[in-house]
Amino acid sequence: MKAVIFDLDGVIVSTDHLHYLAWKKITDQEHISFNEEVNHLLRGLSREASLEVILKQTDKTFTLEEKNDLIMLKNQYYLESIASLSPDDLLEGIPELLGLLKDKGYKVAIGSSSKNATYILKQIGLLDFFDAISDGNNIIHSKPDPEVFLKAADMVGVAPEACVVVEDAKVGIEAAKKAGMKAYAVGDALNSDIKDGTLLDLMLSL
Ligand code: B16
Ligand code: MG
Repeated sequence: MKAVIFDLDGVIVSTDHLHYLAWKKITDQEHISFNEEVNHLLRGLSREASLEVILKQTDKTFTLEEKNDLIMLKNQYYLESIASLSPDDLLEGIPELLGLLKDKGYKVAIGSSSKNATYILKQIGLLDFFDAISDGNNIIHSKPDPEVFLKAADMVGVAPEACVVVEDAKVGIEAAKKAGMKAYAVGDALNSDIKDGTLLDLMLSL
C-alpha cells in the first residue's frame, strides 16, 4: 500500500445529513415522498443520479430544464448549510489517522463525487493537506464507476493496486473494487459484501 484515497462526504466529514435536509426541502416543495432510507441510496451518487433515484418515488414527470432547476435549487440549500462547516466537524479519529498516514509517508488523496469538495475541504481546514483532490468536477462517470479513484491514483502517481479506498457508500466500495483497489468501509458501507475490511482494520494494519 502506497496511497490512501478517502471519500469525503460520510468519511472525512458528515455532510450526508445536510444533503438529506437539502433534498428534503425540494421533495417537500414538490410533494414527493422522501425519507432517510431513500437517502442512503444517494450516497456517493452524483447530483443528477441522486435526483433520478428520488423521482422514482413519484409518477410526476419533469422536463430536463425542470430537473436542472431542482438540482440547482438543492445545491443552493446545501451550500447555505455547509457555509457553517468548520474543523470541528471532522469525523472522530480522522485527524489522527490523516496525521499518521502522512508521518508514515503514504500519499493521501480525496476521491469524492461532490462538485463542492474543494469548498468543503477549505471549510474544514484541509484544503492544503491532500496530495490530490479527485472529485465530481474531473469525472464523467460517477460511482460505482471507478473513474474518480483511478484519476486520484494517477494524480498521486501510484498504481491502482497500491491504493486503498475508505468509503461510506456501497457504490463507492464497488467503484474501488472495479479500480483494482482494496476497499475499507465506514457507516452504511459496512453492509457491503465485497468490502475488504473496516476502517478499524485499516488503522490496525498501519
Ligand atoms: P454535490 P462523496 C457525494 O459525496 C455524496 O455522497 C452524494 O450524496 C452527493 O450527491 C454527491 O457527493 C454529489 O455532491 O452535490 O456536492 O456535488 O460521498 O462521494 O464524497
Ligand atoms: Mg461518501
